[in-house]
Amino acid sequence: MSAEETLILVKPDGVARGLTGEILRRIEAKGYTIADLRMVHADRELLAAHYAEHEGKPFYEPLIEFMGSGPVVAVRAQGERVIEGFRSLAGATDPTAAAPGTIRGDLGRDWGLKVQQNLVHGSDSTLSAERELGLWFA
Ligand code: DAT
Ligand code: MG
Repeated sequence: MSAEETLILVKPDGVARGLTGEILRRIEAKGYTIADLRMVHADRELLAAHYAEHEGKPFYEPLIEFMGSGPVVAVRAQGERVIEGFRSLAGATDPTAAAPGTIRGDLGRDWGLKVQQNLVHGSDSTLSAERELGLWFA
């Protein structure tokens, strides 16, 4: 059986702040394999497809705008239970509330009350992982 895979994104704030290496370090230190990696300046079409589940929500437009504001680093990560494991490494969505020890809790905060600037994305299920990996590693 091949290992589980997930899509991880280092968001534009993580790249701009020079935290890509620190985030990749944590993924590798946990024991996951970086199977593929690319830097992408995503267009609106890709971002709309990626965040389709959030269309119509109040934070949707600022989220899409932010995600297109600079390059992101897309990672195909591999390992047993990597989807759940990376969500745990990332921490809660709101970086101010995220627990210390997590990527968002240690490295993020509420810059201008912008919850969307929370450094990373991680797929939340096998179905979304498959869908999202298809979008970013087409
Ligand atoms: P997660 O990234 O933890 O899976 P999500 O899928 O619910 O969170 O939301 C996607 C992104 O949208 C999230 O990383 C940041 C942004 N977001 C979510 N809830 C928000 C809110 N209440 N206000 C502003 N941005 C929000
Ligand atoms: Mg999500």
